[in-house]
Amino acid sequence: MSGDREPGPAAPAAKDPLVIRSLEFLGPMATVDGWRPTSTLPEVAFAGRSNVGKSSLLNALVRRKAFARVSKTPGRTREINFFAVNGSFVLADLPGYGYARISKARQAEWRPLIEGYLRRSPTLRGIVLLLDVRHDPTDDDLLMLDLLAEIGVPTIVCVTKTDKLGTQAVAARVQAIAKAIGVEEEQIIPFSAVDGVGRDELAAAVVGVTTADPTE
Ligand SMILES: Nc1nc2c(ncn2[C@@H]2O[C@H](COP(=O)(O)OP(=O)(O)O)[C@@H](O)[C@H]2O)c(=O)[nH]1
Ligand SMILES: [Mg+2]
Repeated sequence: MSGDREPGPAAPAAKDPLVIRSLEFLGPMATVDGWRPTSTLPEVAFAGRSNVGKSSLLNALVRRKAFARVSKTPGRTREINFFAVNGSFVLADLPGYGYARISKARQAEWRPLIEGYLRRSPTLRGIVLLLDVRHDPTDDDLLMLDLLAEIGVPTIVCVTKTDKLGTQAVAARVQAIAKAIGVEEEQIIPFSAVDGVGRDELAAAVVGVTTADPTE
């Protein structure tokens, strides 16, 4: 009888481009001349203004609920935190910059550490820059993009919190942001930590930059 048949093979699950097998905290870098990892593993850094959703994105990326602390008080992390992922690359979590509600002096604090780190990171293979899908890039975002272009580090742009807008509105915003920062729309990854949109695409892009031959 047909009811006795063995069930067919299950449809293969979509392959996860970044299965997390291990996550190791390496330490914090607090000043330009301070400690930084001696690891020679390829490195990828994550940057964006405070409150853009970076901690939430990192948690989604590594599939941990509390890997990076989602904050209700933006602009407090002042260090670069380094993690080894699967013993194969280093993830650098840069402090959020340019939160509007902290003083101008505090806002400018991000610059020496982030800039110093970026300029003196021989193992840096790429940077993920986060922009809020709902907003135009801020002056700080544009400064950061200029710096990345000058240093010549491959940049992955992620627009965050896409769940806050409808599909049409996201497409329109991606178009506007692409134009504002001078990249092709296809180079921008729409991302939502709430519904998981873009997680695998981002993971694949991160794996891509960390495994690419830097001399090519
Ligand atoms: N709706 C929505 N809210 C988000 C998303 N990502 C972050 N948030 C919220 O935005 C705020 C800042 O998030 P957080 O991850 O701490 O941002 P960070 O300061 O850049 O690290 C928090 O209230 C989060 O819950 C998202 O994808 N969708
Ligand atoms: Mg954060």
